[in-house]
Amino acid sequence: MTAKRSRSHAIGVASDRNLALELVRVTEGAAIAAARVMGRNAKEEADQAAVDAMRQRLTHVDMDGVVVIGEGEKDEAPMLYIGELVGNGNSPRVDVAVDPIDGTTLVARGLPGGIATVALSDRGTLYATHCAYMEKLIVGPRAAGVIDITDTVRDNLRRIARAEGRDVEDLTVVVLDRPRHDALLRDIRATGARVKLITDGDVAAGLMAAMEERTGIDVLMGIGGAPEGVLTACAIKAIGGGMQARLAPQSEAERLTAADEGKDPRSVLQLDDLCAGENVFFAATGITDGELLEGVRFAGSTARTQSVVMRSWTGTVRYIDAIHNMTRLRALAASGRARMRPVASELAAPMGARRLRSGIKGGAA
Ligand code: VTB
Repeated sequence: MTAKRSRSHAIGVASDRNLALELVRVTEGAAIAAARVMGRNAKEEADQAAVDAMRQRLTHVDMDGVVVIGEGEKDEAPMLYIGELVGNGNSPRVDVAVDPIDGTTLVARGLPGGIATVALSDRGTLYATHCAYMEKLIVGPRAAGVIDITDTVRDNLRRIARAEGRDVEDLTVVVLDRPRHDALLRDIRATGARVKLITDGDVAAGLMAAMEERTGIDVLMGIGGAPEGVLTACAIKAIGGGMQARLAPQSEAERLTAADEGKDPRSVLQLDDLCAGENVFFAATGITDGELLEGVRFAGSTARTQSVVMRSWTGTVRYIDAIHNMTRLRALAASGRARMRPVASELAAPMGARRLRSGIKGGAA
């Protein structure tokens, strides 16, 4: 490879292609596959479908990627495992963070807010840990400089309100609905701020808290998944919001994991500690309808998806609506002419049709 060629492939070059536009095909595939089994109360099945689709589609992305953070260890879900090589092996060399479904329970129950996400960043720049839990404090760009996760809830919310030019009573803080947050919720409510509880899906909630165009959420506080925290940080690099975090071990085993990794849960992780890359790409596609993204809509022979893609170099945020012609994709897959071969779960006919035409699922693969 010539020096010229490798320079043009460096992801630091502004005119280089936008890998997020390739990543969106990965999250679209995962979302369609997972949406097929929405509401069937089958977390494993949904996760497996999303993982299969994501893994298959990642092989076509022009990159030399290694999965450094993935969903699944904590819940023993099927996963794109840490250390797995992904992409077609061409440069650029990147770290990849995946969450084939953020909000598996939401998808299993047909509730709003399940998304498929992938992020990538220059090799060696994503925070890697086997710890499951992380405390997060996320705000939009205006309040990015005033947050301090070591400070009290009251003082943080006061400073955030001032930076936003509003009263504390006008702020909405999103928090995962968990018993571990009882004291946090008491502190937030004592300030007069509004609270929005979510049952799962703190990646989408974190994105919404960081977005400048108001989403009805101003702050995310509390303890959620560590992999979800890294993925969220990748998006925030593009959006320009503020984030601080700390590992938050919830068991003795997790405390030992942190110690083995040489990590001190008291250390504050700034946005650049979570994601040090200059070139960060993020894509997410809605699985179930949510406030950030619409879910997958199946209609006759088509599937419609809505995605958001971001690139930190330029700060561009794009929303992408796509109509997927499932009939044509099935025909291409059956003839072996599909370059990016969809997996069976993506191509599966809707439930009713599947009962009538049994065998199509296997045949389409
Ligand atoms: C959150 C949420 C995820 O994990 O990160 C949460 O956003 C944290 O773990 O969707 P607990 O559920 O154990 O509190 C998820 O629910 C996915 O595992």
